[in-house]
Amino acid sequence: MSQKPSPDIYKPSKEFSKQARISSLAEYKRMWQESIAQPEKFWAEQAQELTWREPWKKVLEWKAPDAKWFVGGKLNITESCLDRHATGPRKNKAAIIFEGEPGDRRTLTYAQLHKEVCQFANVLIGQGVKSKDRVLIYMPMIPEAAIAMLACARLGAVHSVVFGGFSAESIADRLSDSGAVHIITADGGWRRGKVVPLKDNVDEAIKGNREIKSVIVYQRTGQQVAMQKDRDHWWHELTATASSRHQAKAFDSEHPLFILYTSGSTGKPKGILHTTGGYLTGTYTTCKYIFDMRDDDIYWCTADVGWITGHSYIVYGPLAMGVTQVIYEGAPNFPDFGRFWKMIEDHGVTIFYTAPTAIRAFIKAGDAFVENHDLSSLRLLGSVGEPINPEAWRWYHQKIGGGRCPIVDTWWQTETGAIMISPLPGATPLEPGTATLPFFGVDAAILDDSGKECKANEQGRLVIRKPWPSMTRTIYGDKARFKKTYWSDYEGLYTAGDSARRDKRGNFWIVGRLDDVLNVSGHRLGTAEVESALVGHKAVAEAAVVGRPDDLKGQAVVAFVTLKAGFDETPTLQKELRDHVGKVIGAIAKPDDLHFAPALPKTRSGKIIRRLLKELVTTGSVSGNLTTLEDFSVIESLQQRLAKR
Ligand code: 6R9
Repeated sequence: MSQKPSPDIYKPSKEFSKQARISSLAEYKRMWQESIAQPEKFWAEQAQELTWREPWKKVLEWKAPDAKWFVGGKLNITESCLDRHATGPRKNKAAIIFEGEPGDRRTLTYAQLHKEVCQFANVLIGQGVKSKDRVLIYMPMIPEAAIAMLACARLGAVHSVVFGGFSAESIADRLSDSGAVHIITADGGWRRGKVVPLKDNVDEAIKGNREIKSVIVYQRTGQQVAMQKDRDHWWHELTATASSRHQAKAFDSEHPLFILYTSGSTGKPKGILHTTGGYLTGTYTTCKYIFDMRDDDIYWCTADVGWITGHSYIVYGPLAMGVTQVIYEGAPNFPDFGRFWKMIEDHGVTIFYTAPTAIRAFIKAGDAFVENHDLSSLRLLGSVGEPINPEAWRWYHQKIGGGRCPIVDTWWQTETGAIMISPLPGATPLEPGTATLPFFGVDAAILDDSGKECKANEQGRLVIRKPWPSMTRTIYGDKARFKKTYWSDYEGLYTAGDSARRDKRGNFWIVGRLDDVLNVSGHRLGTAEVESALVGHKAVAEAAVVGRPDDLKGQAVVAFVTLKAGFDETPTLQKELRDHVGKVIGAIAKPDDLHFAPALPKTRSGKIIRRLLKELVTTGSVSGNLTTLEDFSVIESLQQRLAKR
């Protein structure tokens, strides 16, 4: 079941292609072929551009699912991200232009960032942090979050960043899973004009926990917080007496760099482990080719460092490239939905990377917030996190990109470390809704249940057939789960857990998580497809679709829909929307139930939690783990609405 592809193709503009590193589809194809024939040669060439203390002896040692990249090579990752810029021509170049939610601004040059990281590394040494120790970081989106991560990396300590929107319970879970005994946090952070009480949450998470050796607290918001003697320390007091010189040690290429927790389809979050040399190579190379980063760019990725996008495309990749980037602390709608556009105008942002969920929120808010800002500095846009529905894509392209900026729709995962499928902005023809083609060295394919490659437009499982440098090495402390989750569907192949199809041009269309695929009367139906159809209707702001058991069809389609301002929740509109889906996809996809919802349940990173909706429509209530939910009242109000029917 799929929507007929519309002939809505956007060729790269001559202007962009002329200056791009890869300037035609033919060139991409030639290079991709070569990179697949000899991946080790390709990746070794890329890795050469980074700073190594000792060269590797072997590019790859591979026995699925165990990969070792740049075997025997030694490096300190922060030398590629900081020292080589700070001691060279980028010394006084801005590394970070920070804007706090209240409007405060600060710029850190590469030399300053380097100094701050060295100083904080010395602070950590003073607290007894050693190589391979795990350090939990729970910070607002301020430069110190990156400084803390880089200082850990400089010492070979393994950072585990917990998103500042997560609860005390999540912190406690991650502390116990990772065995971290050092915490870096702040008194609070600003979000929609209010203080997020980070230190209070940490206190709650470690109440009665005697193992915690230190809590370092950056003063951001200035509210009162409890400081426990000998355990809790102010960042500014410790740095005041710390030296800003630090001689970095070199670590093995496979030295662990960080653990980042991500939710799985079941149970407790998985601690995705990444290592050093390969991860750096992957993030650096994708920044170079996919974001086309240049020395005069002002790059802005709106993610939080609590997510993989923040790790790879705020901290490690862009800094390895030596680019200037904007970091923003707060909410996209503070004080109003014009904030991002004002920031792009004020800072002259040239490359902008955000998520479809944000784009849909902007569409819902109305174009007036965009129209009074000059966005002409932009030259490239990016999207990540979920399939971007064509309507959102076109709005982004037209309203934000002025019709002139390519959009790189980047498919990847916490586990892949770096972007895997994406257009190259000067080479790949774009089509709204497809992440297009695999990156260099990425052998992506779509397989059916028997392991055969699917034909054009046939839906199957997305796999990666060859190892790549930034791949996760394990789930921390759970090798068995690692093997089972990613390596057990097909011998020796990585299964992403996404379903997808390829069109005749070879473009990859990600349909959604495999657990989000419904089987309606024997037909496979991606919840994302139905959602995309609904969002294509002028009244719909956002939609979530789940299955519920049905005696006749196997599964029935249930849709939750939030409306744009100016539309009313009427039975007529309900029918109109069902018919609309029928028209776009086919009768089979028509939602059996269509509920209007004031809002949809989301994770703090903005992903709709379909699992909760599914539980709600199946059992009438929700009982599972709700700790990842952004706003609990959303579920409560849906529960009441469904009960009333
Ligand atoms: C980077 C990130 C990974 C899952 C992934 C897929 C979905 C991400 C996407 C996309 C379609 C894209 N996803 N990017 N789906 N098009 N461009 O989001 O990592 O939080 O681990 O999520 O997100 O389903 O499997 P993560």
